[in-house]
Amino acid sequence: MWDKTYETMSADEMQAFQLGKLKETVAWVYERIPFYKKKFDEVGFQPGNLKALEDLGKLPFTVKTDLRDNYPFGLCAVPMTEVVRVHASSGTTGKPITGPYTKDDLAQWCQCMARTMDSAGITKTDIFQNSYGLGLFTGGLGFHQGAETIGCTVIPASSGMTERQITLMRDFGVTALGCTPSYALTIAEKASDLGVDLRKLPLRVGCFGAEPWTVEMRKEIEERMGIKAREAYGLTELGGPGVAFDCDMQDGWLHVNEDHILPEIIDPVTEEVLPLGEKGELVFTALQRRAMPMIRYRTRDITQLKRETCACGRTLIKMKKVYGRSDDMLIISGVNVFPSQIESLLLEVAEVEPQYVLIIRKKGYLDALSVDVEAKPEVYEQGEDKLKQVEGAIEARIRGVIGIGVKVRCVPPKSIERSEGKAKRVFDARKL
Ligand code: DLL
Repeated sequence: MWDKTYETMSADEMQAFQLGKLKETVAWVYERIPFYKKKFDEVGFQPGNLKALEDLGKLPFTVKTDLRDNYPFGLCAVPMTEVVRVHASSGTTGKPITGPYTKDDLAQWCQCMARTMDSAGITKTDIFQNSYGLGLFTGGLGFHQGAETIGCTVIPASSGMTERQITLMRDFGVTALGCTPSYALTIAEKASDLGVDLRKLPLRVGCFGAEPWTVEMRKEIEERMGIKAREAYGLTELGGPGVAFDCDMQDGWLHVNEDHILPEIIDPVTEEVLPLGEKGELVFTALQRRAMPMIRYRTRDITQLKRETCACGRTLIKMKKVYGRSDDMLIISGVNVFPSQIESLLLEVAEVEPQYVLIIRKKGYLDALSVDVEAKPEVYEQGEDKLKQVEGAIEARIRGVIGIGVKVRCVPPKSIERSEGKAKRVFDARKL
């Protein structure tokens, strides 16, 4: 473990630690950021009122539009002379979300990233190819610094130019890879097209994240690359990757660096805090960041929390692998569906590739979903009857497991655009 003290702290000690940091942070933002002062005053909350962790529930939430309304640095608590780096996430609409860091914020981030990568078994003996996009995106520099903190040999490849990625991997004897899971698939496919068997290279582990992916997708990547596929989770608003990471158990749960970032789960509709174990929207409060500490930030990510001593020895609270974002949840015939549920089922089907898109259309007053999935070349060659049979089987499986009727289309091999970063898999044709 990279930081045994915090990663194995007892729940009581952790909560006492969190309370101390929370008091400091709440006072910090109240005194320095007019936005928070106004919001706290509106609910009659003074930093001195915070006596227990439960009192956090009295504070208002912060949402993405608050960041956009205060773009670029209205939620920054320090003068720009104290800010040593700014990251940003483009998002799909509107202004970007900015992420300013002080020198100390960056140092903390390095530690959180080192925990993430150390948990994946990455050590200073590894040659780490960083194929997350290097630039404003937090993935690239986050992993870069984490790997340097551990002492790996870092190859700052950034994403794209996939053939070159494979050349680097082979020529430099790369042992560890970082990128989005969808880009890992793109790399694996390209390697196979080039006749390079990644399983025969020294590559042994990948640290993947930045987008939802299922356990089935993880196994597919492990199989195709001959590696262990490990997971990182995070978001620009809370400093980027390094918020949570999986462990050797690979049990579909991630440990949250809760000494830095305090998680809550709320009902996204009533905004009520839910007890441990219930599924809802993840809300985070930064406990130690100083440039832009978010208070009760609504992530829109849907998951659940549990507290237990993990078989790996860590006591850090666990969050379930994210089901999806509430923005991406589809409502088909009154049933709530996450794209990840469809992905799980598609990956069970031997005749298709793990390349798919979901298209939502209007059908009368209702929404209808169609799924385009690539047939494997040898299946596509068998012609229409075979494809119809595969399509019918997938439709029946989705109806049986999720309870919704969808139209499945087996599309030609390589017809779906490959991802080099975050894959876009849901298309809303109602908005076209
Ligand atoms: O994606 C930070 C990151 C970089 C995480 C590299 C992991 C690895 P943003 O671009 O701000 O930051 O996007 C954050 O991506 O709210 C989730 O919806 C999604 N996300 C990130 N990691 C995961 C994951 C980075 N492991 C948003 N599983 C988050 C599912 C993830 N979704």
